[in-house]
Amino acid sequence: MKDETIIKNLKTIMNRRGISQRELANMIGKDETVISRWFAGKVGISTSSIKLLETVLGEKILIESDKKRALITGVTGQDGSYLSEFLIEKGYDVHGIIRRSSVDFRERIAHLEGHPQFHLHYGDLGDSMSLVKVIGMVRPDEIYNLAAQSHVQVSFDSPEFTADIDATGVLRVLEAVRACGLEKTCRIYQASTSELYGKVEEVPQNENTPFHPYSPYAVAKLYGFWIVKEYREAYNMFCCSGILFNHESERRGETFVTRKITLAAARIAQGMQDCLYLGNLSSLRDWGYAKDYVECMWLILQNKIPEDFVIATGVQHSVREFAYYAFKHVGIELEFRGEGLREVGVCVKVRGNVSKDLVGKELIRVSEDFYRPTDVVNLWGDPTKAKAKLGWNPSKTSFEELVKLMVESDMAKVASEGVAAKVRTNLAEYLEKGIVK
Ligand code: NAP
Ligand code: G4F
Repeated sequence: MKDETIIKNLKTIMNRRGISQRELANMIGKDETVISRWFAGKVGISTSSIKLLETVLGEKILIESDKKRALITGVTGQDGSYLSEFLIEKGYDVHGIIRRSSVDFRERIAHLEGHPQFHLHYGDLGDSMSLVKVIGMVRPDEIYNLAAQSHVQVSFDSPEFTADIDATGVLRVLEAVRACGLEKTCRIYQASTSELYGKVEEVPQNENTPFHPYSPYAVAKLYGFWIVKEYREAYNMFCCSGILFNHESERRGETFVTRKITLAAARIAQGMQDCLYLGNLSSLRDWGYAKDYVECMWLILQNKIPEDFVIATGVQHSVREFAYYAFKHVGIELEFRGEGLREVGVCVKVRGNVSKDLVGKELIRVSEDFYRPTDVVNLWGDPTKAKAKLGWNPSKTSFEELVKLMVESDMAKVASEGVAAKVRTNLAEYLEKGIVK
């Protein structure tokens, strides 16, 4: 790292924060002439002085490589973990923001901890100071704002928290970037959602389809969408939203419908659960693979101009169909009988190691506990723009492949859990009873 670059970084920070040479000298307990000599290039700046300066300023002046730096909020989540892997592979230095928790829920990124290109910082989207501190320290080239209270049903139970993180949290990130003087250099991706279309006004949905949010989650995310657009136009910032349709994976949270189904199918096939309780089986979704979707987040920030994009597969299926295929993959053929709350999924055939005792049993039942006060029932995305402008391939992983890879992963997980499986079975029972939605 050349001294000139360090001095340039130092001067930028001093100008932005209005710190004079004399004040800086006082802050680090040195004579002002030392600073003048550094600035004139007469003496080199030692490693210990760099460390001291970084500590008192709370910002980095030594940027150790010319690697691009990305900051990911929501790094512990499904998408955050895949995006970290993707960016590390691309050669980025990846910084993630994590929240303090009384138990360690970092299993999705455990394999990355200790990687030389992977760094974690404490922060919270509800805490502006922490965002300014981390953004000022990392000075990222790209920010991916993935952090959110992301469960739609939970947003009815915790609407205020959802609004604080999913709406105001976006504003906090944008303002922190401005406060750190990075608005001209830092590109920002906002994790927007197909839930904005909510009570849909047309199918399939594209970038011009009117929004009609239909949950506290979607209303909060709509604010996030509009504030990003506002900062793009008002301050000329490179900030964009990816309007992503549902994307799933082996790492999907266990209370989203796809993962709830694949885990239950694996447990039922291995004799560890009797029945799966679900809500609206007729709800339609455009489900893609999360690993394919994180590539698009990156492509959106590599685009020449900041624009919003719909990311979807263009193929739609019902919850019922997802369940049918998931159970089929574990060796259980289901037939759905009845309607509404009385609809059941009955086992009509088994194959492989699955017990024949299951034949004739109701393995899926409907419970009102999983109905939402207002439900979004017809999501179907049109990825034409992303295909044309970003060159993104929406058909990389088919629906059938997605179901298969999730089921196979859960079959292996359930089989290997041993004693722990009993604990997880309890969770499954809670899920059945509607205690954990
Ligand atoms: P996820 O698995 O639920 O992850 C959410 C992440 O946000 C977690 O890392 C969580 O941290 C973090 N977080 C929550 N509250 C926070 C706070 N106050 N401060 C800092 N971090 C906080 O979600 P995902 O499926 O990866 O989705 C990523 C983003 O895309 C979310 O914004 C979601 O709303 C949006 N989205 C998802 C989909 C989809 O189908 N997956 C579709 C459209 C949009 P903890 O681990 O500490 O809880
Ligand atoms: O899997 P879900 O909970 O996902 P939902 O509500 O579509 O939200 C996910 O995708 C959004 C993108 O559109 C993201 F923005 C959001 O962060 C999240 O990742 O529910 C899917 C559908 C719903 O219609 C729900 O009513 O499945 C229906 N469903 C039926 N039974 C169920 C259940 N959903 C859940 N979670 N649990 C059930 O037992």
